[in-house]
Amino acid sequence: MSEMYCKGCGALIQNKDNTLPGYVSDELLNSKNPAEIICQRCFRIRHYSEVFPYTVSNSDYLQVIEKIKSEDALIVKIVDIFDFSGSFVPAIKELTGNEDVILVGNKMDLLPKNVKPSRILSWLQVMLNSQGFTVLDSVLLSAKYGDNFDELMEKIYQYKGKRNVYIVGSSNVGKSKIVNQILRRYLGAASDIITESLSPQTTIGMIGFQLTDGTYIYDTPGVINKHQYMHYLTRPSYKMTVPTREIKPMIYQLNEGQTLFFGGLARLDVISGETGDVISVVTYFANTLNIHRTKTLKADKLYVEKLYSLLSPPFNKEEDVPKWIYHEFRIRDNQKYDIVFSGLGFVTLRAPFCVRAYAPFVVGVYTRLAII
Ligand SMILES: Nc1nc2c(ncn2[C@@H]2O[C@H](COP(=O)(O)OP(=O)(O)O)[C@@H](O)[C@H]2O)c(=O)[nH]1
Ligand SMILES: [Mg+2]
Repeated sequence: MSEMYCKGCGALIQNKDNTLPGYVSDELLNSKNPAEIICQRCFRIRHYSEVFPYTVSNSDYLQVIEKIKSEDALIVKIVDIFDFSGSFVPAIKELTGNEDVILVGNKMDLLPKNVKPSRILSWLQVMLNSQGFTVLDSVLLSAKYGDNFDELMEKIYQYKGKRNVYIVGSSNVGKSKIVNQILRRYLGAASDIITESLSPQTTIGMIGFQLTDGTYIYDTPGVINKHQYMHYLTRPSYKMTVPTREIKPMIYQLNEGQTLFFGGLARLDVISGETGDVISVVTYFANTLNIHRTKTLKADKLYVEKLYSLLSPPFNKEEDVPKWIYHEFRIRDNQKYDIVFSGLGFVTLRAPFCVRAYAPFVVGVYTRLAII
């Protein structure tokens, strides 16, 4: 069989092992136009929403992006606006060897509608500066609703010259959805070509498409981010933690000695507030995640007794959520800050404050200047 690649996930087409990506039966191989074939795994993800955990090892991934290193390319780096630090992958420039990067903040539709895009763009710039990272330009997108794609394409053509374009970023930031939108809107595709899914590691290899000037645009597999909750939860639990529509912020007036639980996945204790009394905490999490307020004194006991019920997800012991640790944040100026539970959500509060944020030790918990 000559080498063919699945157009849904980029895996090498094979007829040997139906548990691996790229499997196509001999029957199908002989009966269909090779350009039309998607592998069994892509077919099942698309039609039955089945999950196929598969790990692209780091060495596989490096091999894939080795191709980018060997050429002068335009990199379009995607971040999830809702989880900037968790999805940023500072090493992208070293990994790809390319200096020319357009930054895309995706999933704009999740932020409350009253947030101005100009504010998010200048916030992105502050975040980039703090990482010592420079880019040619930045664009905000919603791949879900197709917002701002004209601007993205204008910028791509403005900067690319004769170079190929690579869409890169960590898993689940929406790379495949973005390329599908580009294919539909500008390259005449009648339907989505690449397989997208809620699970990480859906895209296995590079998937290239010819642009109108004869160069190529490539979707790539994601850089793995082990700090995300999704690796520890079952699919029903994970689904409840992933925001799929505009987030409705909730405001809690908390006193010292009060605690918020975010399902059974994270917790925030107010040690001291602004003037020693009430502190406003605004929460930004999936609307489906249950937030529970209690006294800090009772919090440990409640966690032991009500994990998997009142404090859920997780829903059962099989979900192997690693042990919690806490991070203490004591800030004395009077600016607004976010405390981010990477991949889950964030809270906003005005300093000065002292809080403790609890999460499984593998999950990144950090503070940043407030995005909103
Ligand atoms: N709300 C929202 N969800 C998105 C957006 N783009 C992608 N997603 C969802 O994020 C998940 C991952 O998307 P996918 O394109 O497979 O990400 P990839 O791993 O970077 O290729 C899927 O469940 C998508 O539906 C967006 O703009 N808004
Ligand atoms: Mg993908």
